Amino acid sequence: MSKNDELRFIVNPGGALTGRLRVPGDKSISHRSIMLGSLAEGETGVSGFLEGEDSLATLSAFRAMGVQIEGPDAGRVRIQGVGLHGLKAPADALYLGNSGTSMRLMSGLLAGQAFDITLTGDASLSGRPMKRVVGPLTTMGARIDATATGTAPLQIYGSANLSGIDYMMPVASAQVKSSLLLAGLYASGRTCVSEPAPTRDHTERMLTGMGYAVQRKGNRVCLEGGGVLRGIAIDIPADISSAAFFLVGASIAPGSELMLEHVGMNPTRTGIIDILRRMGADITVMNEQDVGGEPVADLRVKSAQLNGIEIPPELVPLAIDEFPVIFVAAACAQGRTVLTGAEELRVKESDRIQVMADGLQSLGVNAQATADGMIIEGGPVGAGCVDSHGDHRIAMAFSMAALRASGNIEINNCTNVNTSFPGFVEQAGRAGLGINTRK
Ligand code: SPQ
Repeated sequence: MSKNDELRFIVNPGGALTGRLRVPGDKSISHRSIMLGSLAEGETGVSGFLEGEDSLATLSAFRAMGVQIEGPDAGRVRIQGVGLHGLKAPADALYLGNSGTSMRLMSGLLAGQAFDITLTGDASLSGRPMKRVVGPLTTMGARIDATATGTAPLQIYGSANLSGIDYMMPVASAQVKSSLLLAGLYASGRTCVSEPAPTRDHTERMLTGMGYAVQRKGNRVCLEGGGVLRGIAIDIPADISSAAFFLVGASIAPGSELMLEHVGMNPTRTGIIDILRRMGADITVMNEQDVGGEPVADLRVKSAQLNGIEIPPELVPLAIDEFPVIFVAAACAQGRTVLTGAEELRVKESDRIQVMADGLQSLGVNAQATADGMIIEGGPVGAGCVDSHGDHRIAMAFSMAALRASGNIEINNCTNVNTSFPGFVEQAGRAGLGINTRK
C-alpha cells in the first residue's frame, strides 16, 4: 500500500464510553481453528471467527494448500479437514501479510509436509525475528532458509525427517511453543517445550479438544508425533486483546460504564485485568462460563481514578499485547508507572516501547523508554499528531488516549487496525468515541 492510501484517524477529545459491545473474535484462536481444522479428519465448524486480515491470511493460505473452507460468513467458517498428510503444494509462495502468528506457527506445521513452500510477508513481518523458530525446528531436522539476518522470506523444504526434541525456550513465546508442537505432530518420538513463564495455551487446548494427547506438567508441555486430530465445533470468544482498548478507555473517561460481552478469559491472557485492577480500575467479571474448553465472561467496566504502579514482571507475558494501551492508562493515572522485563515489545509489529514513548511525548506526557520497558509519569494529555508505524495496537491505543486529551489526536498509518479489529471505528463510535477517518 502506498503512503497516500494510508488511513488517518482524527479522534475527537473527551467524552465517555457507555453501552454494550461484543468486540470481534479472538485472533489467536481464529488462526489455530483454521490450522488445526485443516489438519483434522472431518469437518470443523467455527463460529465467532475473526474476519480480520491476519486470520484471513491464514485462511487463504490453507485454501491455497487445497483445503475446502466455506465462509467466513458473519463469523461462521466450515473447514473440511484433510488430515495431517492431506495438504497440497500451493501454486505460489504464501503471502501472510502482517501476521507473525501465521508465519511462526505455519513454519512448524509446514516443516513436516512432503512439499517445498515459501512464506512471505509485508515490510513489518519481513523485519521480525524468525530465528527463534527456525533454530529449534532445524534441530528437529527441518530444512528452512531465512535471510542472513534471520527474517522472512522463509523457504521450507519438504520431506524432512523430523525427530522430537526437548526444548527450553529462551523467551516466553506462545508462537515458538506452538510452532514446535505443530512440527511435533509430524516428528518421530516426543516433542517437549518448556517455557520460562506461562504463555497463551490455545494450541494445547485446541489439540486436546480435537482428541490429541497433550501432556502438561509444570512449565513443560509434550506430545508424541503420529496421532490423529478430529474435527470439532469451535465457538471463538471475543478477543480480550481487543476488549482491552475499551477496558482502558472506559476506565480513564469519567462517567463511563461499559459492558463487554462474551470475552475470552483464558488465564494466560488476563494480565490486562490484573494490571488495571492493581491500578484501581473498576472491572466486574460476570456470567463466567466454559465454552468449548476456553473460559468466557462478560466484563463490566466503570470509570475510576487510576494510580501508577510497578508492573509485576510475571504479568508481562500474560498481557504482552496490551502494553500499548496500558501505557495510555499509565499516562492518565496519578503517579509513576514502571514496566520492566518487556523487551519482547521491541520486536512486535513495531517497536512498541519506542513508538509509544515517542507518541506519548508528542502529546506532552512524560514517558521514558528503557531497554526493557517504560517509565511514565501520569499527567495531562495534550492534543497532537502521532504515528502508529502501521501497528494496529498503537493506533487503537492512541485513539483511547483522546478520551482524556485537550484537543484532537491525529494518528497516522491506521490501515492495519483491520488486521485484528475490523469495525473498530464504528464500535468505538457507538460507545461514544468519535473517530473521523481520512486517506
Ligand atoms: O501475530 P502477531 O503479529 O505476532 O500478533 C501479536 C499482536 O499484537 O497481535 C504480536 F504482535 O500477537 C501475538 C502475541 O504477541 C500472538 C500470539 C499467538 O497467537 O500465539 C502470541 C504472542 O506472540 P509471542 O511472540 O509472545 O509468542
